[in-house]
Amino acid sequence: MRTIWFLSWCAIAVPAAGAEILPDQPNAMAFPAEKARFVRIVVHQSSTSQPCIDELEIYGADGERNLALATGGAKASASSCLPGYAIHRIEHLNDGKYGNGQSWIAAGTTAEWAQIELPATRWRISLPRRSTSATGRRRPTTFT
Ligand SMILES: [Ca+2]
Repeated sequence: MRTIWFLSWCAIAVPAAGAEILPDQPNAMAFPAEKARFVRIVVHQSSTSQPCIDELEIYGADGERNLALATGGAKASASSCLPGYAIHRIEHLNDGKYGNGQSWIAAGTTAEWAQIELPATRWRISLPRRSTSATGRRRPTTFT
């Protein structure tokens, strides 16, 4: 059986009206659990100039593991990237490092987006069978 992920676009989280987004805080937004393959944040406005994000982190219900990390197979993409600055890259959105030198800055100032494609769910099946002359005869050799 294979899990199929559907992509649907809907606003599932927005900052509360009047909420202050602090530059030195995680600025987490919680929302009801959704099955998704892509998570995108659209920045309509930033405090000054182009928006900058150190990390776009995504946590599951357990809140323990950042599912967006590139080391876990997630892929970052964005609407644009500020040209001419090697320290500001799209792949910095999910490299697990904080700070200006490991951040993404959009090229524009409005309607810019950053996105994480979560890795496909992988399954591992194991069919243990000790391989001795007495028990190894009935091991499955062809199956679906
Ligand atoms: Ca980063």
